[in-house]
Amino acid sequence: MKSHRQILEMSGGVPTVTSFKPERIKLDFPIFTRTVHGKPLIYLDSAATTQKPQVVLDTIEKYYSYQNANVHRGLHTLAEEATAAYEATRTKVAEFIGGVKPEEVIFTRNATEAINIVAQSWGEANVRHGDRIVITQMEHHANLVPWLMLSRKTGAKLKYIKITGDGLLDLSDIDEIIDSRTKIVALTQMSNVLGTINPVEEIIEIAHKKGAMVLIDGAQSVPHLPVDIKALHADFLAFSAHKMLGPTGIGILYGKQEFLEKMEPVTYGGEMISDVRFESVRWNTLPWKFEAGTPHIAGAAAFGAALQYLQNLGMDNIRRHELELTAYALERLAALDFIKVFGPTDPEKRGGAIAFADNDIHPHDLATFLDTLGIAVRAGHHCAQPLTKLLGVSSTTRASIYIYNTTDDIDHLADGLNEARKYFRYV
Ligand code: 7TS
Repeated sequence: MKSHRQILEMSGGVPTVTSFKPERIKLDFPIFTRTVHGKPLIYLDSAATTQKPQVVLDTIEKYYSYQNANVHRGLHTLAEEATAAYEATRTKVAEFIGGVKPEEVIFTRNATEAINIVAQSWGEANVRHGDRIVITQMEHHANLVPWLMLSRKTGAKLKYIKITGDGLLDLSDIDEIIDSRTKIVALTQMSNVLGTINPVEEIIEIAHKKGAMVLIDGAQSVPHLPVDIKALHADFLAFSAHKMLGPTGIGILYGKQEFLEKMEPVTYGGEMISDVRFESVRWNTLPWKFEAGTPHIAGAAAFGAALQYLQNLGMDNIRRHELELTAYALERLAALDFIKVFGPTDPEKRGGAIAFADNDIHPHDLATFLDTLGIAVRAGHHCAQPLTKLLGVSSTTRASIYIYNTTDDIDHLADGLNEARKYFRYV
């Protein structure tokens, strides 16, 4: 059998669409050669962070080994190469999200920082006492706390779009919630707990009609669905590289140029200025105005490799694979009468982040037990504490899938849940 490195070399480092087989894809990820507690690793925690293919790891190593230099600062070859790698990824991101302008793509540390930039810069300049900020009850803390703080600072009212019993957004009173006082609507395109895929197109249209801006939290959607932000007409989009095969420490804020141009930076220092005097300063042009200090250059280079890997698989193919696997997982879990699954039952309406509860076993005990079988799942409130409370529990166990997961992984999970019942003596 060929090693994953040999296979990668044969395929030029990236898989082709016809090779979209999760068993084959797994071979590109060195982490799957390891065991956990003596068992092969079954990774079902990709909503937290995804694993990295060899081509991404190689890009990091190559960057530090042979290209390392600071960007935009030197006239030497290494600095030019580092700058080219950094900026090439910006262009790739711009294409990946629907062909926006590279100037509209800002490198941040993660989705969280991207949302905070909008809440602080755009929010503090445009939101006033008596205005409304609208979010949903299913937001991750990253898209809740910045708006809560903005409402506190400005006196604007924070309103929530409610969720229905089956984990969908309740749009029955949307015209009252998003009203003419609404300045911004910020919502996730895919819930990290319920898996729900929200009808963002419809909400963007309603918000724009009322004169409100829209920020899409794409942390869970951009890695799993084809997202054309230009077609959606969203004003801002935030997401993280580490949830889509890339490294940690690098994320993206997309914003329409007309708004980014008017926004003030929130971090000051090198790179983000065009002219500094002892008494005055002028900001750099977009996108660098928002990128103070030395950025994550190796991270950007490796993120470029991750995007290429995903593009070669095809985002449509990825969605199809995840839809099938989610349907399979929902079916397997529904057959376990001691398990309650949260979120939509229709796989078409959701992604592959599946939170569930055992009738008797605490989520932390369950996750710890599954770990002894080599199965990585997450337990807790998944940084969506208000939502978890709304579901009537203090925490859930969550299995979440990606391109490298197989029906076999889901079978192991279902078997593990049965075994846990025996281990904790409920059968
Ligand atoms: N928004 C959503 C919908 C998320 O799921 C997450 C991370 C974030 C924002 C923040 O991303 P970050 O990269 O800035 O941290 N979600 C999770 C999760 O579900 N488990 O760990 C992190």
